[in-house]
Amino acid sequence: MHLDQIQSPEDIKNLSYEELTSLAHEIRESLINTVADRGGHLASNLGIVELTLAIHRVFDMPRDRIVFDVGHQSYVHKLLTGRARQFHTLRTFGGISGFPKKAESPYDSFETGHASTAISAALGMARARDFLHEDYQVIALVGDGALTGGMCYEAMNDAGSSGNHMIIILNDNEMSIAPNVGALSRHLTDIRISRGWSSAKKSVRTGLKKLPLIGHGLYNVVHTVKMMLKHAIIGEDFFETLGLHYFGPIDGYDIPALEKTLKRAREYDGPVLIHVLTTKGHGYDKAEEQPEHFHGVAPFYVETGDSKKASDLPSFGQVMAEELTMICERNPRIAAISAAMVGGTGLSILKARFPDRVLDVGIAEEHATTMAAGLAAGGMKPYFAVYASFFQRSYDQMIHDVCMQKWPVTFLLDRAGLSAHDGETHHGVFFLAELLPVPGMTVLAPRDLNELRQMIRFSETFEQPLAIAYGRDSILLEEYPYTSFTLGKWEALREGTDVTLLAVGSMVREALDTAALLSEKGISAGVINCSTVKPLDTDLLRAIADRPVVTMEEHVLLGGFGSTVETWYAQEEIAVRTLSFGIPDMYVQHGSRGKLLKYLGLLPEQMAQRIRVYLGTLHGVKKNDR
Ligand SMILES: Cc1ncc(C[n+]2csc(CCOP(=O)(O)OP(=O)(O)O)c2C)c(N)n1
Repeated sequence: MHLDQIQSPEDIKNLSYEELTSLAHEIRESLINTVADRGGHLASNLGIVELTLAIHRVFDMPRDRIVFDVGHQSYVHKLLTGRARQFHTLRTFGGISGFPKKAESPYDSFETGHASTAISAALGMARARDFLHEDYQVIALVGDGALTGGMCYEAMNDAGSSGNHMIIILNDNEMSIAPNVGALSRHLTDIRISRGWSSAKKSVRTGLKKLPLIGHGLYNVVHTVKMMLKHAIIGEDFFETLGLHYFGPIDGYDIPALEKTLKRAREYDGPVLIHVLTTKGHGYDKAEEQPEHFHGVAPFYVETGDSKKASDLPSFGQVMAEELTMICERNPRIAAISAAMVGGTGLSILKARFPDRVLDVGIAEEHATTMAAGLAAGGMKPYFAVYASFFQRSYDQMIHDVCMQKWPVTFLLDRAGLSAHDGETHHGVFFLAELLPVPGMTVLAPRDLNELRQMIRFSETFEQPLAIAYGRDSILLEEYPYTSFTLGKWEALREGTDVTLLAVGSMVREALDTAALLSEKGISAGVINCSTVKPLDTDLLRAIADRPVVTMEEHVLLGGFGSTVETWYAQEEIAVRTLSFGIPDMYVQHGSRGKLLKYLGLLPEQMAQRIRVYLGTLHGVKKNDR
């Protein structure tokens, strides 16, 4: 049975273990080749090929349901559930998503993308099943990294007392994106170390139970002693204290053992946790050697593992971290916080120079924000570097714990805008709507790398809540050299008399290109870089009110920059014609930024066309006739 013949998990149920080994090999090849082409989450998927095979052999999907935590490790599941032939379209516009998607397959029972939600969702499903007297299994597949997120504990606490049957599979590879952090991670390592003890336990138990009558009695005594021993060796058993029956640890590459445990868990009456040990990157030496790099990787050459590099520019995150490192050299108050994203946010640069100044708190954005407020309360000047979409987790903490109390916390929001190939869950397109209404918050968005440098320098002496938001793709507007940043003052990049384009962050370049296209059609468009999004440059808004104003943002229209500008004009009772470009009220799928901008009508040629219609010049109406 070859991979592309597999239509559904039924096709793998009768395979021999030998056939499964060869299928696992084929799956790994498909994962490596596809991700080498398309980019994506490789190491995590390579690690759970056998585990996913075992799950699909034991359970009856889609009647039984699996919720993937984060969902980045659902590729093998996709390959086994009728999507092998389309798998080469992974993460491309209109192609297979890199995360579970209900619209893609009935086997994807719940959509994920952000960490630590699976146990809650699975418990909800289990409760619904029991309320409705239905009969199916619910599984949550959770990584040890995701288990650093607070929601997991809220969910386990609830699940343990609920008594509803559900199965949590803990995929423990000792890694989040980078090596995992925190006390629970240390506890899991203790369990791993006691693995020898665990298999000894098994043989003692089977040996003793074989002795008739006395055997069982003796087993109970020995079992009690062993439980005491276990607690002495590895500390109080965390999961059982929470009311989850613990199975494990199980070798994640031993399919028969996995199947046996899954079957036992299936029969257990109540919530169960199966602890499975795997290795990130398993089966591809490059990924095993550099699991962090191959967690989420850009297209690469399979032979060498080297990236097929797209840009020579540093990332926004790198530039931010270089500047912050320079500030750290002279300022002992600076500390940076990461929620398990030290590499992705660029903070590894700062960590290399000042390891103690980078606090990796695990996948815990809420905690990171309130902890930052605490650091500020203690006299430090904290910077929380986080992807804009993950920052959504910190909303309440940002309002109450930071802004209301005016603590000088700086949020460095990376991937603000379309995150492209990761799709819906990863686009950072709500941050302005979150930040702008909050009293006391100042919001900046640089038009390029040089402006970000200046903003980071500015931030050192700014003793109030601050957010600096920048996109995924590096931008350097070489033809517009940058000198210095002044809070609240917008930058006129191009003069124009017919219409003014007000652009934020990544859309400044698009605005300049739009203005160039308009000028070819005889329309003189001014372009303003609105890098202080809050407070607005109201002097400038007043000054340009004599002609139409067009706003551009890589953000949802509702509650974003354009609607804020319109509200300001309305409040001031200034009648001005406005047109806003941004993202309509929808979730945007995955694809390259170019494809997505086109889909959204945000390419310069599309915007230029629409502005011409708006100004009434499209059909050859001369300027003087308008
Ligand atoms: C709320 C949130 N913060 C950060 C991330 C980024 N992220 C994606 S996967 C991951 C690590 C997950 O580790 P683990 O659960 O152990 O899965 P593994 O990749 O090791 O299988 C992180 C931090 C995220 N998806 N969601």
